[in-house]
Amino acid sequence: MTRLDRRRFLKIAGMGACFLAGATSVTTAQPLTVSPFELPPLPYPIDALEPVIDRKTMEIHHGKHHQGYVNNLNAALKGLPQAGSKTLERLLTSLDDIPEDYRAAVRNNGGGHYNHSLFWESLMRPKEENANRPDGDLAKAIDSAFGSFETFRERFQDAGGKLFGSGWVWLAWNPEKSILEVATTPNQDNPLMSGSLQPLLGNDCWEHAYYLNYQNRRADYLKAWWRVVDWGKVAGRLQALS
Ligand code: MN3
Repeated sequence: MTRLDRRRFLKIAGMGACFLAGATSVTTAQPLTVSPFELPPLPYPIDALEPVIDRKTMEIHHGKHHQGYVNNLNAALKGLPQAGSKTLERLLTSLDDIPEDYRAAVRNNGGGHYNHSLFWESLMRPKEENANRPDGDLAKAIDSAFGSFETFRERFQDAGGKLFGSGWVWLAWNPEKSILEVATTPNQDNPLMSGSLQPLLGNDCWEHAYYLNYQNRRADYLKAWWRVVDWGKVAGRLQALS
């Protein structure tokens, strides 16, 4: 490779990295791309989360369920040229502006796309049980809101376990009170829709997220899931907000 070729290669590779970063990053500080939306690639190999989340579950969850939300969201927005220029976050925080005939489709599929994008970005290869903990400002914020990391985990697992039907359990930032909270949302709703909470981390409590491996044992899934949480990503989201 000549020097010129190498320089050109690096430039193109750099552009690719920028594009991917823009398409896959979900932080509240960074506007998401507008429609047509695309399925973000996983930031790790499809089997990277094993044994906590198995390869087959990931293939179906990312490739079929998440892709379905993206397809259905794009289909709904085709009928709404004005909404099509809004970022996903803007769509979810102004659902009342969407005509009633389209609102449920945008809410369910826009929420589905946002929630799953955030979910994949929040995970990493498993660490040993109980070895995966937040540190720095995030650890301090968790201690001050819940007393300890262990208490927070129990509250989060308990809320996720009690969630009736399908939905999500969240660690969210309350900007008015400057405090972390545990919250749940039904279906594909997101704390952003409440207008008062910013999601930092969410666990998917739909059966499609865990049923192949854990069947009816949602509590076991919620407990095992802590091993794959990427606390560095969560800390970055909190830092961007506070
Ligand atoms: Mn899901």
